Amino acid sequence: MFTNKDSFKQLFQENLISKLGKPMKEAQNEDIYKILSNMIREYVGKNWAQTNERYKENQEKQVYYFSMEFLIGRLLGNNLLNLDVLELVREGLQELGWDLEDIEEEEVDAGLGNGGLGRLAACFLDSLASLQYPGHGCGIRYKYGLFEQKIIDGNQVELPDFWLQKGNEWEVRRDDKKVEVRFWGNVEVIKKDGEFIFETRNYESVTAVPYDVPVIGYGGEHINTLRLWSAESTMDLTKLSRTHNYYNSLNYKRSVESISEFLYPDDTLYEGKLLRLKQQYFLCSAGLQSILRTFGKLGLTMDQLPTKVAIHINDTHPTLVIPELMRILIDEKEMTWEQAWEVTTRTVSYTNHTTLSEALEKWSVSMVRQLLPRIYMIIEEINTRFCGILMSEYPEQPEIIPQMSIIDGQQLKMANLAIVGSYSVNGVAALHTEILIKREMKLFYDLYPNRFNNKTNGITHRRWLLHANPALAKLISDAIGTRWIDHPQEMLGIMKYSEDSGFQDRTRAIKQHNKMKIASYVLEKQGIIIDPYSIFDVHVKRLHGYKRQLMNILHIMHLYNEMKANPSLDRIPRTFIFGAKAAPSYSLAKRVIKLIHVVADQVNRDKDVNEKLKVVFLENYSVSLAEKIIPSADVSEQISTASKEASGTGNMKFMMNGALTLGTLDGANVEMHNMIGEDNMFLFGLQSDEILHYYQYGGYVAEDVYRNDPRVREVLEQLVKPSDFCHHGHVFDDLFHSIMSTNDEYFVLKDFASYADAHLRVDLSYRNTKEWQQKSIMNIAHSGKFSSDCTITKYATEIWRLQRKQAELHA
Ligand code: DL6
Repeated sequence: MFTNKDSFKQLFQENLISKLGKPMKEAQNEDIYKILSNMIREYVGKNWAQTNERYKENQEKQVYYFSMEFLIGRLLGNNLLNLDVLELVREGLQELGWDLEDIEEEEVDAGLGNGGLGRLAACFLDSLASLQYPGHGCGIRYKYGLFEQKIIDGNQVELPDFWLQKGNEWEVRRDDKKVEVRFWGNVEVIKKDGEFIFETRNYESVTAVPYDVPVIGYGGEHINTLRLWSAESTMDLTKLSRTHNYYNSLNYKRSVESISEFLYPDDTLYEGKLLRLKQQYFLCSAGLQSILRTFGKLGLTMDQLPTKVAIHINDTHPTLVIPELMRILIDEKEMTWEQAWEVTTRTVSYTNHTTLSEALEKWSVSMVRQLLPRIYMIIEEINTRFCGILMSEYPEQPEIIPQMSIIDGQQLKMANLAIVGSYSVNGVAALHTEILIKREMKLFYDLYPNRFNNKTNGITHRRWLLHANPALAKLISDAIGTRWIDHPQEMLGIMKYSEDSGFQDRTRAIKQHNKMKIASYVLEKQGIIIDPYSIFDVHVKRLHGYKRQLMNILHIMHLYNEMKANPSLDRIPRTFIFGAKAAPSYSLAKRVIKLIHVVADQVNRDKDVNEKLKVVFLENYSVSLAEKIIPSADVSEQISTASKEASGTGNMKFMMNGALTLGTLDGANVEMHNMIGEDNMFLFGLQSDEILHYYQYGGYVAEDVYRNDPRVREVLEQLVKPSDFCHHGHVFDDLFHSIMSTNDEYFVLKDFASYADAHLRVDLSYRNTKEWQQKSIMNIAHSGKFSSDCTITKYATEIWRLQRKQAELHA
């Protein structure tokens, strides 16, 4: 392959000629992207095979991270970076007349996730490979990723994201590894050799075909696999008895393919849809069969599985691995129940990502029983045995049993199954874990105290700093050397430069450059002129009540009112930037998007204010857009209702890029605060124990704030009475009522005054350039602790007990 710029150029040109299929002078960026990514995929083939070979030979324990979501984003730039050929390729292409940044823009984001949970899974894969741990992803190859958002007349419109339309250069279809997944049917008990065995008959058969994507670790030597499963119809007619009775083959084909057709676009609302259940079982069954096939080649006995395999479930979505593993061990590997349970509960571990009750999965018993009859029988048995344990543990407290039972009337509680069937349960930030063990999962914690632990989330500094903000990464390396890249905690080394005016000036210049780039992007995409010297105040994440975009926009309305009333008000110019997708069925969230647009229209064209205030909504927020916008932010809005955001990871990305957090003491913000202290962030609002107290005991009356705070009253009335923001009658009365009729369930009004006050502190602090830069450097310095390398090291050593053989050899 290539080893330097010249050999790269030569190979690239050869590929161009042999693969282009048209005269070179007609080559477009799109062609170049395809040829380059294909070349890189082939380039890693050898190391990929070698990594797998090494696992086999050394019989290393491997972790399989099961997730319904992998929000990967683009791969070309990151792969070049991790292969350590980014600069070489950039220069080589430049000499041939191509700009790598333009070529990267040709790649369609792999948007196989909704937000935090899916992006975390992608960061974890990057860290696993970079730290040379044997760890792979197991997910679904959705034909359509998260919808593409278009804004039409201020409203969100969803378009399908057919990301595979032009092919996917990074994947390899593995027909040799396909497996069969069975749905429906009826279970029969048969006596064989004096033993009773369970056999499912008349099932519907689905073929699961894996597509493997290489996960390239930093340095390029170690390459793990993300295996994404696609559902295809089984055309073996002998297995189609049920389908033949009910559908013609075309309908059958369509219904099967629908299993891997689209990603459910909501991660905060549980929907008991049959298709979603099918997706979950499809992933679990296909993934497990493939793991057991690999394990089978080691020549070990099944009871040794936990010594060679760890299976991690990313939230409850893949919880069916527990009964599916039991099924395989009992029905196919002929283990007793007790043996199978021992193996299963030593193999599976589980992460909880939310305490929002509406997101907790509860499947209908009758649906599970019909779709997965044998699996249901096993869950029933797990529950019967578990309730037996509860009865003997708590003979005097029978009321505990229905609370902890996996089957509750007509519902299956997946979190309960996940806790009972795994050996480790973790939350994703210290506060979140504390809420789990003290409140949401207290009964389970009392029963299994050793099972619970915290693993605070992390982000890969390779994508979110080295790739997204190369100038800042270079500045850090120039100051402290490059060791921090492999040891991100050593970013702390730049703390000593926090008061160095040269270093401050350089970080400021980098930020300014990034802001200029975004200003051009906004002008090009939205036709809005923004002042690149204004404070960039950025609020990008999924749109949800608890994330309080509504509080942000109400506060902007207040700023507008203030400036109109007092045109000479002394305020540093501020550009508020939003980016957010709302779940298609979440109508109030969509109304917030509309409100942001209405306010933006009014503010941006009002000459009295628009030199000091601008509002921009970036369409179609995605991983690649995040990589552009985050390095340009001065202020990071992390303003969730305390106790609601399990961790957050956007907060860490902004911190790493030198933005100052304006936030509540929620999720991982609490840990940021513990590291950098109150002086280096702008905290406001109620704390989680106060909020939880109000939820439990009441005592807060939203109406009182409405009546007593004139700023709040004014903006709320502007939603419902003809006003600058409400030209055509009562346009936003639904938003008004959503607050008042729920007694302000997300404490938007209650926290408003304190939020406004925090904004004033931002304004004051920004005036002192030195002070601001010092805070920014303190943030960057401490952000290394939020690298997913640190998080993954903890998962690997404390939960999965993996070896890191190769890495130790190199150390
Ligand atoms: O753990 C990743 C991410 C957290 O950072 C967010 O705080 C949390 O809201 C998110 N949870 C979900 C909800 N999914 N479920 N179930 O995405 O997880």
